Amino acid sequence: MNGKIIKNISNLYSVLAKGKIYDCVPRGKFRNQNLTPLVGDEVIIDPDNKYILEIKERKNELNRPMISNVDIGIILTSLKKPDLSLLLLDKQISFLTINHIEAVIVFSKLDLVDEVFLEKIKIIKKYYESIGIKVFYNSEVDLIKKYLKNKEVVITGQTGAGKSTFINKLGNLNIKTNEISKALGRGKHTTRHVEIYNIEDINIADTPGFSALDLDNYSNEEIKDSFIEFKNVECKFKNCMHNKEKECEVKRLLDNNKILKSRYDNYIKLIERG
Ligand SMILES: Nc1nc2c(ncn2[C@@H]2O[C@H](COP(=O)(O)OP(=O)(O)OP(=O)(O)O)[C@@H](O)[C@H]2O)c(=O)[nH]1
Ligand SMILES: [Mg+2]
Ligand SMILES: [Zn+2]
Repeated sequence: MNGKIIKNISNLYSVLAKGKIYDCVPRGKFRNQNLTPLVGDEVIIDPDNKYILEIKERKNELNRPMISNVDIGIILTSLKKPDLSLLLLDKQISFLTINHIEAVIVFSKLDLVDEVFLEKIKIIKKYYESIGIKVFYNSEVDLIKKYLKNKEVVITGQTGAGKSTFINKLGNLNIKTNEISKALGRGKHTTRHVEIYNIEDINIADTPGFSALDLDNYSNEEIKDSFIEFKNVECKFKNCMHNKEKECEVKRLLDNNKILKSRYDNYIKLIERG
């Protein structure tokens, strides 16, 4: 029977097949093949014995969060609690872009910052839009729903950013959410597993938050290509890394405020592995 994995907790996979949920375990052969089923996988199951028999070819897959067959990654980015980190945002954009998944930014917690800060956010939002990335505020539920129509979506972001809260709002659901720990001054994870929710014509996966992300597995070349605004810029040297080179067009654009300074600075941080 054909189905789709919509939830995973340790070795148990919930498979949606013909409108019913089957809690399955993978058959032993996957371990030999070093293959782990992922939420998002299209699979063939034995519904009587609750086995996953086959995993169909994946369109794409991510290791963080662990999910497959995704069209759009929403980067849920809070402005406060946890504080806005443009470095983490740019890392996530690069991570998704390298993995051929469209990055969409959704800002949360606008209500916790002042007007001056919001003005800065508007400029940042405009910049990302100018390079072709969709940016929304988490209050724009209808607009976002329209954009996500018929898509497979995964939501990523820092612990406490408001991922589960956002999905609840989108689908009128009741996923557990939590205030970030004040005592420690850092997030404690509320969501602990990956699970896909079907909201009208959208499949959206909630995922556990993280506090750091590294791109150590990717080359500087891949990171450069993931900064989409550098792509069509013609530097003197074709293989220019836009770093130490003189006569670099990217740096000229930066000096003319055509490239957001934080974007460039974060790019350098990423390629210098700092
Ligand atoms: N003020 C304000 N609080 C928000 C907003 N969005 C979410 N929150 C609050 O932020 C806290 C964390 O929200 P969650 O939805 O649990 O965060 P999460 O990203 O799912 O966190 P993890 O599951 O740990 O990764 C909760 O107390 C929410 O009520 C917002 O736009 N404004
Ligand atoms: Mg959550
Ligand atoms: Zn250059």
